[in-house]
Amino acid sequence: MLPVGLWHELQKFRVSPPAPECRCVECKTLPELSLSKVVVVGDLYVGKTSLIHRFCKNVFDCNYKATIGVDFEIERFEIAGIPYSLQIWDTAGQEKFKCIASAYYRGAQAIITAFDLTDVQTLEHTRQWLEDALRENEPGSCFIFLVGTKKDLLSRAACEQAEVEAVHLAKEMQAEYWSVSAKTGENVKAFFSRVAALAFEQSVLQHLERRSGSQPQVGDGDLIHMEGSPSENQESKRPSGPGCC
Ligand SMILES: Nc1nc2c(ncn2[C@@H]2O[C@H](COP(=O)(O)OP(=O)(O)OP(=O)(O)O)[C@@H](O)[C@H]2O)c(=O)[nH]1
Ligand SMILES: [Mg+2]
Repeated sequence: MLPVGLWHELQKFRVSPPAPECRCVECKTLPELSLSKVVVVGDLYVGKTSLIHRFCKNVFDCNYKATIGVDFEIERFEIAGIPYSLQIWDTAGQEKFKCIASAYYRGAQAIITAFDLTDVQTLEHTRQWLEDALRENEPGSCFIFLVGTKKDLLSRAACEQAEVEAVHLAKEMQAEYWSVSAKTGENVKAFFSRVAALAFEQSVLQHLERRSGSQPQVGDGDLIHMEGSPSENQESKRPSGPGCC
């Protein structure tokens, strides 16, 4: 259970420019809070690299350059005054690189399975991608996202139609569904903010659990301060971002 004060911070957290090695007290005393690994998987050409580049570099390239093996970007944030980074692993969708890419699935806090909203086959393949990624991780240890890409290529009606099956599959996968466009940037920042918020929340809870040796209690510790009423508390625990089902 996350104190409401932290959720407020998560809602307004901002992307900070990359900082040199941080020497603040929180960073030194809470190193496990500082970085989360995110893995992006899915068929070739669905737009994994484009999505990551839109978020991390705010660029879009309409020319296709296949990812060879794996690549990664680091995006730095500041949440509740604590420097925090997402290490986003971009994997190749081409079959011949699968072996190399799968070696990097381990230790993921979030798995993003991407498919192309204009190509239903790529949605069907997400099951297999997810299965492969989960195999390398502890059961129940990863947040799962199903992301439909290239939203800009569909009309609103066509997008809604394509999403019916995707939302159904997301439920089956216990994933959160989002639709995005790397070209226009629609939902990209909101989506990764959601990934970061959930990953950070999990890191905080795990830290509290390890420190107390028991289930963390709301208001425990000196990092987070309670504010707001209990009803606000309930509501703010599960915010749903735009584009999220
Ligand atoms: N219109 C449109 N095109 C996109 C979008 N995202 C990606 N593309 C295009 O789709 C093609 C494939 O994009 P990539 O990001 O390279 O695909 P990938 O999933 O990384 O492919 P692999 O590295 O081979 O696995 C490129 O030509 C991109 O420009 C989008 O949101 N809208
Ligand atoms: Mg790529």
